[in-house]
Amino acid sequence: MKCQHDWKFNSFSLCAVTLESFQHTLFKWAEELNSLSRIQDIFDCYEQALELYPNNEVIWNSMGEHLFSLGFRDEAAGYFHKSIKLNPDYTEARENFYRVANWLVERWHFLMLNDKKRNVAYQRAIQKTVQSGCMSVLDIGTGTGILSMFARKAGASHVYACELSKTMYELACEVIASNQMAGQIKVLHMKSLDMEVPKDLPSRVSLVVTETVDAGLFGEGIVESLIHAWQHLLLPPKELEELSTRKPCRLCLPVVKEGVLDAIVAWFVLQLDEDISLSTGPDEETCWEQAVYPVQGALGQFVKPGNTLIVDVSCNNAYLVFHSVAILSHELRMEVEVNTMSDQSLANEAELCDALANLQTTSKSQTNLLKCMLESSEIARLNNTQYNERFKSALDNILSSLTSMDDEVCFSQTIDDRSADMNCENSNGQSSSDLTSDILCVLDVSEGFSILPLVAAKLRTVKVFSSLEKIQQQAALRALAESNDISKDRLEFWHNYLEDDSTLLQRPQSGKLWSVIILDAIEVCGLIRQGLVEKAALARCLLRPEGRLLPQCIKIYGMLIESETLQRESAVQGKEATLGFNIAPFINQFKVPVHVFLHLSTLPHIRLSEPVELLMLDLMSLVTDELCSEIRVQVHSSGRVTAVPFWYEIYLDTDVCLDTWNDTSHWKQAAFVLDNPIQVISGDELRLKIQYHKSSISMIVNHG
Ligand code: 44T
Repeated sequence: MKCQHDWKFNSFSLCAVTLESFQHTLFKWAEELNSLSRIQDIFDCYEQALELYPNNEVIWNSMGEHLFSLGFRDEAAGYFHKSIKLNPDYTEARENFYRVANWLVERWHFLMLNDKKRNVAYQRAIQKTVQSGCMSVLDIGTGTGILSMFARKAGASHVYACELSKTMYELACEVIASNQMAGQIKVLHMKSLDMEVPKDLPSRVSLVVTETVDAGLFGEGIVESLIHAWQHLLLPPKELEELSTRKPCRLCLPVVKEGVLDAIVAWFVLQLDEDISLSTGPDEETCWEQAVYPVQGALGQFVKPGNTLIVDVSCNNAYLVFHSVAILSHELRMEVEVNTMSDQSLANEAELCDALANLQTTSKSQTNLLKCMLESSEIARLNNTQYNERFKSALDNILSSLTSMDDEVCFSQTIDDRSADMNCENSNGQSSSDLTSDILCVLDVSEGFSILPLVAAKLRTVKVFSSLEKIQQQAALRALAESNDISKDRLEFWHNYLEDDSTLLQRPQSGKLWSVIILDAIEVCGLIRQGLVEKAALARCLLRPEGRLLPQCIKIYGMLIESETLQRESAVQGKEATLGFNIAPFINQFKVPVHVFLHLSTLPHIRLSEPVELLMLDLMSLVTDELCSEIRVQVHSSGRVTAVPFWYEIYLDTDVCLDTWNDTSHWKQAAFVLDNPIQVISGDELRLKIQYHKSSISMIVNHG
């Protein structure tokens, strides 16, 4: 790791050398421990190192990288944050921080704080209640502390706030202090459910304020928190418990337009007091989104005016559940089922598992039901027709050219002979004799449940290797192979041959190389997968001379847009929306330049230019993880350039390509959001400097 800092050398060279060699040894040692899976020892090592050098940003960052690679994202984020606090110019840590900031502070915090209407409603309701005599207040899930500050400003004598996220808790403390209320609001880093009187709260309070709700209302566990609050933290009366046991409520919804019934959408009205309310409905100007409950049984069910939907709704285990739907028409009554799974609104894990068991496959020889859990993005990829079709045609092209090449070499060997060669001995998990035979080998190192090995195996007599790890997913793929007449011995699981993940991309066996390696280049969130260039370089070394990497090349496209929504999600815009309270500079520390998981087709925006190619990554030749380009973009409509969304064309072959922005795509898009919007008029030209560094994209946008 290159981590010297000149000033250290200049100021005191002896110390600098010591620090440098210390760091070097530390990082080498940590790598060694990592390869031995001695994880706790790595952490102990870093802890000691940070005791010695508490202000060393490089050590903080490196510890963060270890945590991140082990899946501890929140913890990693804290280390990256500390590193850039120590040295704001330390690029490595900054890029790492940007990748994880979303987990520390979710983007909706910005939306909510920028929603002045919401803030005003809360402030008015809190003020009225406090002034009517509720002088002690508890704010459950305080976030940045805004509701607590409203209560204090309204004159509450005792204000307590609790927040379960460590980052948000620390942020609330900073915000409250900067608004001169440090001694007046007591912030606790805990979940309200763990609070007790008098341990955490001296006595019961007369008012609880909270906005711990999600789009489906109950997803943040509000019912449980309120029941607990009524029982333990609030002065009497009580009213909530009955909600959980109340009988389902039957709703009759007349169909007003004909179409196919896909889902039920729900929203709510928060009645803050008798007069003041906040609606999260689709026609409101609100920071909120609505909750979607897909209708399962009746997918594709056609409904028309005159029909009535009958829905039973209840609050089950403190979550909203739609029990059943019947479609009533003059002619018949038809029962359909609603998928009770909304975003986070499932009662328990068992139910979640059941609902997620979307891939159910029975194969010819298998009578018992095989269950395999897939994430929604994996299901979306299976449904991505363009993805499947283009991969099929690219694989077809490649495999046919490779097969004909092979046929020239060994035309005497028939396919049947070769199939007979495929007696794979993998019981010891070490060797596979096909890898030394002449059959073409395809390796798929896609993330998640990928059926591309089957697509390849269905096209030609090739041996395919999947990198699926989970036993159930392997079983599912095997069953799919079988039901698609792909013989057992043509599908292998590469992980079963490997000792650890780091060797995923390796030579199959001496003398033998892969014919095709499939890489997963773009993440669902819209970013380039980390480590892609290294992986591609490694993969190239493992290919036969005429072997192919999929994809071969990636083109990044972008365009200039004006989008207020995106801006509201990216930073708190001054003090106005937060009603004079000073919150922006604190939460804006968690601002990120690149926004992910955007759905460009539904994001409100105005296009100010045509799409343009920003950068090209040639995976067949790229050696460095650093690239830059400068392009000029013609403005075609006047407006304010606030962002540059970007997406990809993924070239599987010279003439077969798929894009990450189309109707059936499982990919979302990303956007670079400008710190300072640029006013443009039609005909202007903007200069875009695009930098690619270690899978991160950054941009500088200037007037031409
Ligand atoms: N999402 C909104 C949910 N908390 C808002 O840690 C609306 C999403 C959203 N703290 C698009 C648009 C929108 N005890 O910081 C969080 C959370 C904390 C608690 C202590 C508890 N029992 C809890 C429960 C939650 O409360 C804060 C606010 S939760 C608000 C959720 C703009 N997508």
